[in-house]
Amino acid sequence: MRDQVDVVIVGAGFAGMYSIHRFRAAGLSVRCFDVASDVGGTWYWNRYPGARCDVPSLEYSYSFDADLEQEWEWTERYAGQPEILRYAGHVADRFDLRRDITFETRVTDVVWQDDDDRWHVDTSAGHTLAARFVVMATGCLSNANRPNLPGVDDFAGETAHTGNWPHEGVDVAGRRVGVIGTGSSAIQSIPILAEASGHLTVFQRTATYSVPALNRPLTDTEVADIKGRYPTFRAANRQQTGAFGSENERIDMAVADRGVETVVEDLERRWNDVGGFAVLSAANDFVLNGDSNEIAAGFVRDKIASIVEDPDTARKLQPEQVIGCKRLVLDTGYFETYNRPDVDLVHLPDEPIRRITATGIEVGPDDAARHVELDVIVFATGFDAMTGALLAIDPVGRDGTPLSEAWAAGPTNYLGLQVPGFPNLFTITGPGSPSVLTNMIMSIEQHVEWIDDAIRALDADGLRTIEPTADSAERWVGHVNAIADFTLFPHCNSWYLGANIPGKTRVFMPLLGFPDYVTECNRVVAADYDGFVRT
Ligand code: N01
Repeated sequence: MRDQVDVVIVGAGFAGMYSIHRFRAAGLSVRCFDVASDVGGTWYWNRYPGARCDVPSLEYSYSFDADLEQEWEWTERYAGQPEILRYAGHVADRFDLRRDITFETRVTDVVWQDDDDRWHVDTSAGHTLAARFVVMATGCLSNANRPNLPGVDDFAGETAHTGNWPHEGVDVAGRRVGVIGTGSSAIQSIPILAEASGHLTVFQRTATYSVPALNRPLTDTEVADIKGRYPTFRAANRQQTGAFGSENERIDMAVADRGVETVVEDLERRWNDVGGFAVLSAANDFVLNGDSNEIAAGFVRDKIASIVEDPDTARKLQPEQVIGCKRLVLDTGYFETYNRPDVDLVHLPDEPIRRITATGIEVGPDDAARHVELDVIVFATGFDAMTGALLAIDPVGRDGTPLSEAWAAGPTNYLGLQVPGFPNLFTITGPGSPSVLTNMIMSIEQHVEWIDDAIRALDADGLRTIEPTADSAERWVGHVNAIADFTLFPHCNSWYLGANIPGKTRVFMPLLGFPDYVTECNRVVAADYDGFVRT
C-alpha cells in the first residue's frame, strides 16, 4: 500500500522550501525529497571557491515573511555561498521545514495513474507514495554538464565539477590546476584558485564578457534604509524585467537617442563606481539593437585590453559575440588574474583539447600538439540547464508517455508551469517562465503562490485535476520564442538555448519580462484558468 500524500515536492532548494511552507499552510500534507543531506539546492552543491550570487543580497532573499526579512542580516552587497547556505538553514529552522524533508534520497520514478488520478512516486530509499500533486522544484542549473572529452577517465589526479564541489574542498596548494570553462563559475573561482594553487591553466572555448561586481560589505545605513521600506522596494523590483535592480539607475533611452559619447562616459562611471548588472543599464537597447550592443561590447573589450598586460592574452580574452546574449558575468579581479606569472590561458579555438591523459591535458593542432601537466582538473563546464534535472527523473504522464518523449522537439509547456499530458504536475521556474532571467527567489515565490492558488481553486470547485491544453502550450512556446527573437538573445550559443549540450534541441527556454508574465498568469486565473482543462 502506497503512502498517501497531497503533494510530493522534488528538491529542497529555495523553491522546495517555500513550497513546503506554503502548501502546509493550506492544510495539505507534503513530503519533500532531496539527494543532498540538507536544504539549499544550488547553494548546497556549488561550494567552489568564490561562489557568490550576482543578485544583491537584500534582493536575493524571500519576501513572503516580513519578520524574516527584518531579522536576517546580510553582510555583503553580493552574498557568498556560505552565507546564502546559512540563510537557507535559518529559514528551514525558523519554519520547521526539515520535518517534511527526506534527505539523501533520490526520486527515481514519477508515474501518473489515470485510474485514481494520482502520481505514483518511488525513491532510491524504497519509498512508495501516491500523491495528488507533484511539484518539481528541481532547479534550473542543477544537472552538471561534464563533457565527455577523450580520455576523461584516464586522469590520475583529482577532478572536481564546480556545480558539485566536494564538501571537504579541493587541496590546490602548490599544485598545478587546470580549469576548463570560462562561464560564471569559472570566472568567480579563477582568481581564488590562482592565488591558492601553485600554477593555474585556464582552458577557454569562448571568451566571456565580465564586468566588475564591486562587491563590498553592506553598511548599517543602507541595510536600515532598505529594511525601512522593504515592501515598496520589493514592489518596485517586481516591476523590473528581471524582478530586481529597481535602483540600478536604468536609463530609459536608446544609445542613439542618448548619444554614444554620453553612453560611453556613463559606462565608464558605472564600471568604476557602480558595478554589477547596472553597468549595462546605461541605455535600454543594448540587447535589442546590434549597433547599440557593439557600443557596450566594444567598451568591455577595450577594458580587457587595458587590464591584461600581454596583448596576445588580451586578444584571446576579448569576446566576439554580442554582449548580454550569454549571462553577463560579475567578477572580482578576473582579467587581472591573467597578469600573474603563474597563470596561463589556453585558447581552445587555436589549440583544441586533443585528449585528457593520466597527467594532464594534451592540446593543439596535429603539427603543434603539446601537453599541459596538471595535478587537478576543475570542470567549470556548466549545466544541462532548465530541462536536465526534469528529464533526469523523466516523469511518465497520461498514456504512459515519458516527459522525454513529450519534449523530444523541445520543452513544450504552458506558462512554464505545466506540460500537456502531465496533470497535477507543476514545474517551478520551468522552461517557458522568466526564471533564470530574473531574481530567482521572486520567480519562485510567484510560482509557488500560483500553484498554491490553483490547488486551492481545484479543491474549492470539487475538482481533481488540472493540465494545459496542447493548443495553449504550443501557443505559449511560440510566444516565448517570438519575444526572444525580438532581441539579440538568440544570437549566440548560450545555455538559454540549450546550445551548450550536444544534441539538445535548440529552443529559447526562459521568457523575457517578469511583469508581463505575472500579469498573464493572473489573467489566466481570472479567466477561470484559461488554457487549462480542469476535471
Ligand atoms: O556554466 P556556463 P557556469 N570544452 O555554461 C565551457 C549561473 N551562475 O557554471 O561558452 C571546453 O556559463 C563553456 O564554453 P562555451 C549563471 O546563470 C551564477 O559557469 O560553451 N569548454 C563555458 O565557458 C550562469 O550563467 C553565478 O564555449 C567547455 C563554460 O564551460 C550559470 O549558472 C555563479 C566545454 C560553462 O559556462 C552557469 O554558469 C555561477 C567543453 N566540452 C553560476 N563544455 C552567480 O550568481 C562547456 N565548456 C554569479
